[in-house]
Amino acid sequence: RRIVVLSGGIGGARFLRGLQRAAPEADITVIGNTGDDIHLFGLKVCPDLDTVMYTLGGGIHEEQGWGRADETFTVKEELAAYGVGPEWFGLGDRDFATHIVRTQMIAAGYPLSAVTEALCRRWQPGVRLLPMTDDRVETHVLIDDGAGGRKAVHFQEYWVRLRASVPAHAVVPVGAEQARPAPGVLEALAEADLVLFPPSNPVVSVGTILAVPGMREGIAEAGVPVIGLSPLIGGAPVRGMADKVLAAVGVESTAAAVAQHYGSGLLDGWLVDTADRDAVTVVEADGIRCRAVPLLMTDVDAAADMARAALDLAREVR
Ligand code: GDP
Ligand code: FO1
Ligand code: CA
Repeated sequence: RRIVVLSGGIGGARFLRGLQRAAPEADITVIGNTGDDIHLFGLKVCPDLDTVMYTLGGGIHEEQGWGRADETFTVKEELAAYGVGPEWFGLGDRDFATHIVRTQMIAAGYPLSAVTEALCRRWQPGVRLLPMTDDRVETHVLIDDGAGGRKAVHFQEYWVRLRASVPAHAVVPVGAEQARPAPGVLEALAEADLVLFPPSNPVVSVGTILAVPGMREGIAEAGVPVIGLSPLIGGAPVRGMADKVLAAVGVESTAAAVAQHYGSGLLDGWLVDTADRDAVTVVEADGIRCRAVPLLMTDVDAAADMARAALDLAREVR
C-alpha cells in the first residue's frame, strides 16, 4: 500500500513513527513543509524536514521534539561571543553539521530534494522524504510594527523569538505561487492509495504545502481517500501556538473548524479526539466522515493506534 503524508515538524514526525509501526509493509512518501526554512549564519536550515529525518532516524531530542539528542552549543556560544546573532534561534553543534552539508550541496548546484535524499542516506528514516518544492518558499507573518503600521517577519521570528505573543494579521507563504512541486511529489500522489494529513499545523505546515500550485489538484486527481487527524484537542493545540495562526486566517481553534477549513472538497475523513466527540456530527453534516478516538501521542504505541484509526476510516470512506 502506498501512503502519502503531508507533514510539518513534530506533529507530523511523531504520527509518522506510529504509522510505520501500524503499517510496517506500507510504502510511505512524506511531502515535507519547507515554508519554515530559514537562512542563518549563511546556512540553510530546514526545521520540518530535519525534524522528520531525525525523529524517524533515531537522532531527535525526544523531549524537545526538534533538534538533536545529546546536543552541545559551543558554536552558538562562540557566535554570541562575536556578537553575531540571531541569538534567539538555538542551533546546536550536531545540528550545524546538517546545515553545513546541506548548504554546501546547494551551493554546488544540487536541488533541495537531492540534498534531502543525501542526508537521509545517513538517517535511513524508512520513508521517502521529499521537500514540497525545490523552490524557495518562506512563510512570513504580518504583525503590528509598533508605529501604527504593519510589518512582515519571518515565521521563525514570529514563532521562536516572539512566541506568537503578538497578533498575527496574515500568514503569507512568500514564493509559493511561483513554486513547483519537487520532483517525485506529483508522481507519489498519482500512485498513492491513501493520502494522510497528520496532526500537523493546518496553517503553517499542511496549509503551506497545499499552497504550492498543483498540490491540491494532485491530491484530488489521485482519487483516493484523504484522511486527516486533528492537531487540536479540546479547543487548543496540544503543543505550540497553532491557535494564533488559525486566528490569523479566520479559523476558530476547534477540531471541527479545522476540518471545515480543509473542507469536504479536500478531506474525506477526519479524526477528532474523544474529548471532541461532539464535533463528529458537525463535521459529518459537512460531508466529511468523522470519528472520535484518542489523539494524544503519549508514545509510539498511542501514535500507532491513531494511524490504525486513520487506516480504518480510509476503508470506510470508499
Ligand atoms: P511543527 O512544524 O514542529 O510545529 O509540527 P507540525 O506542524 O507537524 O505539528 C504541530 C502540531 O502538532 C501542533 O499544532 C500540535 O497541536 C500538534 N500535536 C503535537 N502533539 C500532538 C499530539 O500528541 N496529538 C495531536 N492530536 N496533535 C499533536
Ligand atoms: N524552536 C524553538 O522554539 N526554539 C529554537 O531555538 C528552535 C531552534 C531550532 C533549530 C533547528 C530546528 O530544526 C528547529 C528548531 N526549532 C526551534 C523548532 C522549529 O523551528 C519550530 O518550532 C517549528 O518550525 C515550528 O513549526
Ligand atoms: Ca514547522
